[in-house]
Amino acid sequence: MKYFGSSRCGIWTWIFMLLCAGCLIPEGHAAEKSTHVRGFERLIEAENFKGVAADVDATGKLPVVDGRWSRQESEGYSGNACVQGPGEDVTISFEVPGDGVYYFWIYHVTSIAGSTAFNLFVYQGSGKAARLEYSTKLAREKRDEPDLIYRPGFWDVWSVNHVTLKKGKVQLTLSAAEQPSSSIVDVIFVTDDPEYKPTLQQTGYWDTFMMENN
Ligand SMILES: [Ca+2]
Repeated sequence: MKYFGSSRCGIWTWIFMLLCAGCLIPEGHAAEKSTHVRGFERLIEAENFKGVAADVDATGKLPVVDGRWSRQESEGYSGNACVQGPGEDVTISFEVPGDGVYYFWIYHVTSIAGSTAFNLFVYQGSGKAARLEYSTKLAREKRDEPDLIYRPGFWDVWSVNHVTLKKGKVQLTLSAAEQPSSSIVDVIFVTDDPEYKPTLQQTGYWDTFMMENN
């Protein structure tokens, strides 16, 4: 009985040790991945995308839109500028610090009458791009859509999409989704914080403008 007991104990000890060893492998792997700490933020001005047409023309007027996203000077927007369609695709690249879900908040113009949809394509390596769709519906007159954050008194909104990314280089392409396009895009804010919500206080771009114009 004693022999049987110690043998059984030995078996369970081995099983326990094997289970522990099995557990340690994924834990170690997870610990390696968890070096990425949440808190990533990246502000990308739409007017800084490669391929955006130049500033105002020599007469100081807004440029004639010739099929490209064009930079529009405006104090009301981050960087004092936004871009307006019809939109030959424009691109920009940046790096993300780790694997995970990233949220792409975009500040853009919407309308009850005729704003048009646009896409943000997100590329990594040679993989297929993720297509994030924005401004796919006309605005409601009450400006009460739960998925839009309005700038008070304006038709400018923040809206968000998310995508899972791997650590490393990301290329973004801004693309009009319909023609003719009337899309106006100011800025893209990328974060890995699922709780992030843009507000005037958090973003601060419009504080001066709001004080001067209200
Ligand atoms: Ca801008």
